[in-house]
Amino acid sequence: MRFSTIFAALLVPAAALAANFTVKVGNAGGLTFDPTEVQAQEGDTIQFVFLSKNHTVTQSTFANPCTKSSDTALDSGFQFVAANATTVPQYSFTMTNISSSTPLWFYCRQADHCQKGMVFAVNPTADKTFQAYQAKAMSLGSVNPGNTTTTTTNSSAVVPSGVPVTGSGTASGSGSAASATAAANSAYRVGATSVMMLSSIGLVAGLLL
Ligand SMILES: *[C@@H]1O[C@H](CO)[C@@H](O)[C@H](O)[C@H]1NC(C)=O
Ligand SMILES: *[C@@H]1O[C@H](CO)[C@@H](O)[C@H](O)[C@H]1NC(C)=O
Ligand SMILES: *[C@@H]1O[C@H](CO)[C@@H](O)[C@H](O)[C@H]1NC(C)=O
Ligand SMILES: *[C@@H]1O[C@H](CO)[C@@H](O)[C@H](O)[C@H]1NC(C)=O
Ligand SMILES: *[C@@H]1O[C@H](CO)[C@@H](O)[C@H](O)[C@H]1NC(C)=O
Ligand SMILES: *[C@@H]1O[C@H](CO)[C@@H](O)[C@H](O)[C@H]1NC(C)=O
Ligand SMILES: [Cu+2]
Repeated sequence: MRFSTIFAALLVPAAALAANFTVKVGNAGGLTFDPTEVQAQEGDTIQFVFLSKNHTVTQSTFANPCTKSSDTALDSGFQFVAANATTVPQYSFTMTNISSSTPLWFYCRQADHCQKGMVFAVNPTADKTFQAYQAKAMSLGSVNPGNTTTTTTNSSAVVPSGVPVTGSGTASGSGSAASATAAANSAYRVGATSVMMLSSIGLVAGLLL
């Protein structure tokens, strides 16, 4: 987080009002977002760089951590990175019309990655913390381990295999969804700036291994 802030400041000193965050997805092969949370304001861009495996960054609600919050929720789609990849995919969105106090919640919808704690938060609060969100996500994994045969209703939908579908409860109307807009969608190349960022934080060597 600090890296990107400092780097952005060096790169574009004139654009000091908007900050850009770079979040590493699957760094060193882990089921992680790094950092796990950022504090972002209106106009800030959050860029996700996918460094391994086959992950997503997908928006959920706080109450239902491992479920896409709506059809229009932010979702990078699956971003596959081959072991010998020389470029990596990225996905970003810009905070628009979001007050800095509005939390946004994200997870990876690959298999059981969310239930293993692969979640991310923008602007978590004292009441709704990243830790609480992650704990809820991980509790979903232990409720019905391996129970994937129960959703006979419509398993052809977007529910990834291996994700236990717990009861669809209350509609948790915190209204956090869909207030950010996806700016650039996935591309299997990272722009020059991003490559420079990666180089500057010494990740490229790790990527190539
Ligand atoms: C943040 O990213 C946006 C869009 O990519 C760009 O227009 C802006 O100049 C960047 N800001 C900084 C401070 O780098
Ligand atoms: C990535 O994962 C998704 C969901 O499991 C799968 O459908 C897709 O084929 C995978 N992509 C690659 C290139 O393996
Ligand atoms: C990566 O490895 C795959 C299979 O191992 C191969 O088909 C592909 O050409 C390789 N790509 C590069 C860029 O080396
Ligand atoms: C932000 O919200 C205002 C009022 O709700 C609306 O007029 C404006 O178009 C919105 N801007 C964006 C970028 O969504
Ligand atoms: C799977 O979970 C459902 C509820 O989600 C429950 O009714 C069912 O008994 C469970 N099946 C097994 C084998 O645990
Ligand atoms: C599944 O959804 C489709 C439409 O998306 C619907 O036609 C079908 O009846 C549903 N099946 C069940 C078992 O609900
Ligand atoms: Cu994942």
